[in-house]
Amino acid sequence: MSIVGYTNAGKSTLFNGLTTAGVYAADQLFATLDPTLRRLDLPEVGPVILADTVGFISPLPHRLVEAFKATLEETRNADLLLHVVDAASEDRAEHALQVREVLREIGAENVPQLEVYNKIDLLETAPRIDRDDAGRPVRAWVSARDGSGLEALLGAIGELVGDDMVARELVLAPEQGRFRAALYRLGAVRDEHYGSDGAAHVSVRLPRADWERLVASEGAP
Ligand SMILES: Nc1nc2c(ncn2[C@@H]2O[C@H](COP(=O)(O)OP(=O)(O)OP(=O)(O)O)[C@@H](O)[C@H]2O)c(=O)[nH]1
Ligand SMILES: [Mg+2]
Repeated sequence: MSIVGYTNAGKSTLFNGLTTAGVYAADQLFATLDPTLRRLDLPEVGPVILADTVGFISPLPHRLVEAFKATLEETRNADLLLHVVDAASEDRAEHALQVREVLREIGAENVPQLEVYNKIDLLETAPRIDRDDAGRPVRAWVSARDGSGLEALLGAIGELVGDDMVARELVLAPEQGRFRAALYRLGAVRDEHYGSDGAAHVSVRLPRADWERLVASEGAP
C-alpha cells in the first residue's frame, strides 16, 4: 500500500500518524533498512506494508523518474493507493488532477485508490468517510497532524484491503528459505511449526497483490 499525492499534501505526516500507534519493536530493523517503508497492523486484516513516496508533480521531470524508479515500481504494484490531497488548498482540484495524470504516466491508474482529504483542522470540517453507491469507501476526511479521522481511515483501509486477502497453509522445504524470508518480510506469517521431515509448515495471510508478486518473483512454493 502506497501513500501518493501532490507535494506538501501531508503524505509523510500521514505516514507517521498511521504507523506510530501500531509499530512494534520488532519493526525497528525494518524501519532502518528503508525509512519509507513501515508495517501497519490492521485489526481484522493483519499486517500490511505502507510506503511513503515523493511528492508528485506533473509533468514528472525525467530525472525524477530515474531517481525514483523503485518508488514508482512500488506504487504500480500496490494493492491500494492512499491519494492524499491538501483539502485546505484552493488548488486542490488541480493538484488531484495532476497526481492522477502522474499515476497514468507511471502505469498505476488501475490500482484501487482511497482519497484522503487532509488538513481538515484548517477547514473546521468533521472527519468522515464518503462511500460510493455500493458502500465502498472512496474518500476519508482527516487531519494527519492532530490525528482526527485516522481511526476511521484505518477502518476504511481495512475494508478495502481485507476484501482481497489470500490465506494459505504452506509446506516449505529447507531450500525454500528465500520464499520463507520474503513471507516474514511482508509480515504475512501467522503461525509456523516444523514437521518431522524438517519442512516448515507455515500459515500465511497477506494481500492478494503481495502474494501474486511474490509468486511471480520467487516461483510458486
Ligand atoms: N494544518 C495541518 N497541516 C498539516 C497536516 N498534515 C500535514 N501538515 C503540514 O503540511 C506540511 C507538509 O507536510 P508533509 O507531511 O511533509 O507533506 P508531504 O506530502 O510528505 O510533502 P513532500 O514529501 O514534500 O511531497 C507540513 O508543514 C505539515 O506539518 C494537517 O493535517 N493539518
Ligand atoms: Mg513527504
